[in-house]
Amino acid sequence: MAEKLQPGKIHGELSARGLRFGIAVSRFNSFITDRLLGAAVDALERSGAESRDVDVVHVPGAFELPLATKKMALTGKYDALIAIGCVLRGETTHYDYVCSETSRGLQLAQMDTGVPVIFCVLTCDTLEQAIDRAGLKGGNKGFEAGLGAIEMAQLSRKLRPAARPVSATKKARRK
Ligand code: INI
Repeated sequence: MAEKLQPGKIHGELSARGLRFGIAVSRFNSFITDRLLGAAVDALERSGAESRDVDVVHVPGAFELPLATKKMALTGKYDALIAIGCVLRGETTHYDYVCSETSRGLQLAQMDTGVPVIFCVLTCDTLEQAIDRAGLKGGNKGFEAGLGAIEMAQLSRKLRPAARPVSATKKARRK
């Protein structure tokens, strides 16, 4: 009978020791973003990060998070980044533009640089919904973001690109 295939498993451990993290946080709706920030830092600290391993950059609003995270990624100092914001729906379409450009920009920042960017931007219809997600009643999305940053940082270390692409190495051997 054929043996059962056992695929190799690659996963990111939840240890922040020896890793460096950058957090960009928006001042808009700081009543919420400060709480998300506190929980993200708590997750990093409880997982072994030290003060010198975590930098926090403040920006005016969620719309500015993509540029701040991209610039942080390009410094080469960080294993993972967390973008923290809170966008609340108002009476106009402003909310839609801020949400779509912020999420698109953050995805581009991580895809362009290869540095993981954790999306911790609440997009809520009401302040109450944001409060529920920022630990004032129960769970805090900032803590989840901290854990996500650690996992992606660890995973990225394991999935580092080869110094020379494997295909180029094979071609060189054939010559
Ligand atoms: N920024 C936010 O982070 N949350 C919001 O709810 C918000 N609203 O509703 O307008 C918001 N606007 C500001 C925006 O992010 C920029 O800072 C601003 O447009 C300057 O570029």
